[in-house]
Amino acid sequence: MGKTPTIPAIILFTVTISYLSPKASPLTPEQEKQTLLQIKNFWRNPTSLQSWEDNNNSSTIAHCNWFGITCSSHGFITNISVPNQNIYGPIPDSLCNLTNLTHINLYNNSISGQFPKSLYNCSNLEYLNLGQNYLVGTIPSDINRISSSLVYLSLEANNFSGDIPPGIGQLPNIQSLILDNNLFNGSFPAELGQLSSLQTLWLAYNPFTPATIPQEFGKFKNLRFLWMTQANLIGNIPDSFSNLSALQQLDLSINNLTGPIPAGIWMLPNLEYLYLYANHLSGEINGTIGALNFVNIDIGINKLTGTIPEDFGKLNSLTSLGIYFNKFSGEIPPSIGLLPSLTSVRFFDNNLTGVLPSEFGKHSKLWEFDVSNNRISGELPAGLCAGGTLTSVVAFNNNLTGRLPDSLDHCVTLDNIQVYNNRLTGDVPSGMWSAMNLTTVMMYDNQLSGTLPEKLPWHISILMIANNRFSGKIPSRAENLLVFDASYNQFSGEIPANLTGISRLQILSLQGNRISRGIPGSISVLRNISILNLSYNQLSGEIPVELGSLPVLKLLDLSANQLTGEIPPAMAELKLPVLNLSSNQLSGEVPAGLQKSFYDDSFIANPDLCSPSTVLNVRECGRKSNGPNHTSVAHILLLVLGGLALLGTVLFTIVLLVIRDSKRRRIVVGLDLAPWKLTSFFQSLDFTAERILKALTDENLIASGGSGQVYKIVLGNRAREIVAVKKIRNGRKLDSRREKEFQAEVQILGTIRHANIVKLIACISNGDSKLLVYEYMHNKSLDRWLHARYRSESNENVRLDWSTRLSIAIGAAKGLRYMHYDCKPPVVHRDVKSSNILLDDEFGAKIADFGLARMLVNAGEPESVSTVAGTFGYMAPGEDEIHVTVNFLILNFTRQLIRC
Ligand SMILES: *[C@@H]1O[C@H](CO)[C@@H](O)[C@H](O)[C@H]1NC(C)=O
Ligand SMILES: *[C@@H]1O[C@H](CO)[C@@H](O)[C@H](O)[C@H]1NC(C)=O
Ligand SMILES: *[C@@H]1O[C@H](CO)[C@@H](O)[C@H](O)[C@H]1NC(C)=O
Ligand SMILES: *[C@@H]1O[C@H](CO)[C@@H](O)[C@H](O)[C@H]1NC(C)=O
Ligand SMILES: *[C@@H]1O[C@H](CO)[C@@H](O)[C@H](O)[C@H]1NC(C)=O
Ligand SMILES: *[C@@H]1O[C@H](CO)[C@@H](O)[C@H](O)[C@H]1NC(C)=O
Ligand SMILES: *[C@@H]1O[C@H](CO)[C@@H](O)[C@H](O)[C@H]1NC(C)=O
Ligand SMILES: CC(=O)N[C@H]1CO[C@H](CO)[C@@H](O)[C@@H]1O
Repeated sequence: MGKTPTIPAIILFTVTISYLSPKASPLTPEQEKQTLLQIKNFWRNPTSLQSWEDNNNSSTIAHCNWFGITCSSHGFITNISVPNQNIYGPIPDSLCNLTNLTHINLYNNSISGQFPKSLYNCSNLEYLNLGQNYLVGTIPSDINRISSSLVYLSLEANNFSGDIPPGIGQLPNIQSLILDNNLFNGSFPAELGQLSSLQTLWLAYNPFTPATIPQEFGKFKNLRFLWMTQANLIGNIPDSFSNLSALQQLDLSINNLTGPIPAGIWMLPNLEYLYLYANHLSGEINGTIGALNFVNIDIGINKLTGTIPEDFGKLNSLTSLGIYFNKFSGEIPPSIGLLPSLTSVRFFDNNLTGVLPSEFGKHSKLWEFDVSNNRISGELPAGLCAGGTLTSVVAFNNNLTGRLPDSLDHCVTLDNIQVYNNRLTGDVPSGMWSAMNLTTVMMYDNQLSGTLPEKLPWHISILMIANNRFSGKIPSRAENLLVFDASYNQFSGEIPANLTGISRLQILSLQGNRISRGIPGSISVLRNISILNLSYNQLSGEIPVELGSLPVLKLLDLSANQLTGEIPPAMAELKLPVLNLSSNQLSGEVPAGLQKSFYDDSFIANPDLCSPSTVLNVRECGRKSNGPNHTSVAHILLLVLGGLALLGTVLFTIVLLVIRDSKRRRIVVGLDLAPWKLTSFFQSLDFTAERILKALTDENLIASGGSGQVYKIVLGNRAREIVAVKKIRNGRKLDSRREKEFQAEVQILGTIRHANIVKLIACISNGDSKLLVYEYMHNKSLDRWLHARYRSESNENVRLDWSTRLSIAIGAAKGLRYMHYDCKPPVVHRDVKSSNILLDDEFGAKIADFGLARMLVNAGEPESVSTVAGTFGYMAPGEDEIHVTVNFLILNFTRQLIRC
């Protein structure tokens, strides 16, 4: 038994032989050139390989100068390096006839098909980069048959699935194994631990079946970079990690890890980056919110516990620490404050207690410090800004006492300070207001004092200092201030007569201060103001008629002042959802437009005000108020003022909620000033958010439509360096429909990849606005080619020939097939039409515009996951207004969820 090979075994043997048989005879340089030409032809002569041309050059090794080709001194091809080109199709089997090949780099093309076993024939291969393509299937289990010289293997950002085979643990010289951002849904082998030369292991962003980290991973004695973010890891971090003595970067964030961090990790002499944070959405929301796609809702609940040991102070190389959204308890040990390289500290959202190390900032160039949402007491470290590089101090929701650190007095680099909801006292260092980059100041709910300068730093956009003891005058110059909440302080003086200097304000709340004199007519310059609350002050004079012309005002509260005169009829034009003029000394008749039961309580406690209609709780015109009426008015007043205050509070709380939660890190409301966040769906992006933002100019605008504008941005000379950027409605609330479309677009395109589906490269967002960055499609949409209307308007007079039409149809069909059958969960586009089929420079078809697409979680329930439930809390949008909706809150949560 077992002695005679079965037929399948023979076939397998033959197949294996054919892959591994040495080539009968090596190719001559001339044959190598012919091979290149065959390859070019196989790839359908992409324009980027134009230089691969046999132009009868007398030199037999002329091809050594072709684009992307390098030869050895004997004239044999050693390198094919053609990343970022528009190369389509599988890898040709003849590639490894070039037996001297040591480097193959096809990064970021549209290579499709399975992992080609013909690559095993490249017996000298050292470097293989197939990242950022459309390869599918599994990594073959005999992958160990690939060249034993292989040092670098990257398959990142493809569509590989299944297991990572144990055979990969038998690549004797491998130093870099880059397998992140695929669809591996099986296991990764403990055998990886055998790779003693391994320096870089990237397995992040793969939907592996939940697994613990193998103890064997502790054997990597040369490992420097371990990246396993969102890889479905469970259980504890193995103790063996203490042996990873070469480790520089450890990122196990957004997994389901539990237990303490092994003590030995704190002793790793070379550790620079330690990221063990969790997905902050976990636990905070559940599948019911908006019923958006929360399929992965239970991913990323790292619940690391235990304390942070004193030994932490031995990580002398540590520069960046992110262990937020866990359950660490106990104190932050003083030794951390002594670390010489530490620049970024993020401890937020844990259960830390005790006082902060007093030496923080004095021994390193600290620029980011975030300990918010813990239970820390004591003072902020005095020397936080001693290194002269501090940009961000975030310590809200703790139990901090004492003064703000003196070092903030001359902290010119400061841009973001959020210390709200503590028990801080004393004067805010006045020098803080000369930090030219200061954009965000959130200090509400403390007992801080001091004054504000007349002119605030130019960039400041959010200044929230409610519930403190600030005094002095209201600043009149803050060109970019959008939110100013100074409620419940001791500000006095008058409202600046010239408000031009703060004309971008969207929210102004000065409630509960001691501001006197009149409301200036220049209030009309506040074209973007949506919330104006001046209640509980000592304002006198008349309500300026200009108040009636504020285009986006939603809440106006002037109650409990000493305003006199008549209510300007123009106020009725505002159609304010919230209006409170109660408890003043207004007189005359309430304007007809305001005599609505909606405003029944808006005018109470103005004894001289009257209304001919009885719907308002004011005196009827012509009738003197009398005793009984007085009592009832007083009675109603109490009830109703309470009610109004409540309504106002609800609205304002929503605003604050949005600001607090969505913008908790580096908040900004406006567009221009906002810090933008770039989320890349591809690893090696070579542009920054700034680069894109700068290019959003009119010259680059190529289309403008209902959902926003589209720009063409040239980042470099090659085809792949042009991107299309869709800007979704800036400075204006996304309505629920657009929001849904945005969700769908990012959610779906961010996760699927196919040669016939447009590539979403990145998503750039600040709180309010979103930019989607796609690959640019030179030939625009199919409808432009099919309809005469467009053909005449552009130079595209050429009619599409039938073979091109056929290939477009096949391409689109392949994309759809992929969405329907290969995606898990399947995706339905629901809006397939010629304007949503884009054509690249070679007329390859790509399906675009996934705004109406849906993921099918359970077959037959197309809307089970991606429907936003209603528009509760919705407030009608105005131009440039701050976005005050619960919807938006959801959007923000979701954005996090989908890494955008
Ligand atoms: C090159 O490779 C192909 C495919 O593996 C093979 O059919 C062909 O015979 C090879 N050519 C030469 C000249 O060795
Ligand atoms: C994560 O852990 C929790 C409990 O610790 C468990 O209920 C949940 O199923 C885990 N999720 C995954 C994806 O393993
Ligand atoms: C989950 O949803 C339920 C029902 O809608 C809600 O009452 C509960 O507060 C939610 N839990 C969290 C953690 O959001
Ligand atoms: C926080 O830590 C304390 C011990 O310091 C513990 O009693 C409490 O349960 C922890 N809270 C949470 C939410 O983990
Ligand atoms: C804050 O600290 C004080 C003592 O300084 C303590 O009495 C109080 O309970 C603490 N509050 C919280 C929320 O921990
Ligand atoms: C302000 O920010 C800009 C841009 O980030 C930076 O170049 C500049 O150095 C900063 N200025 C100070 C004083 O930190
Ligand atoms: C109002 O202030 C602005 C600067 O903030 C200034 O340019 C303008 O001239 C002032 N207008 C008046 C009427 O003083
Ligand atoms: C280093 C190496 O493998 N060189 C080979 C290059 O190709 C020629 C011809 O195929 C071989 O003779 C060399 O050994």
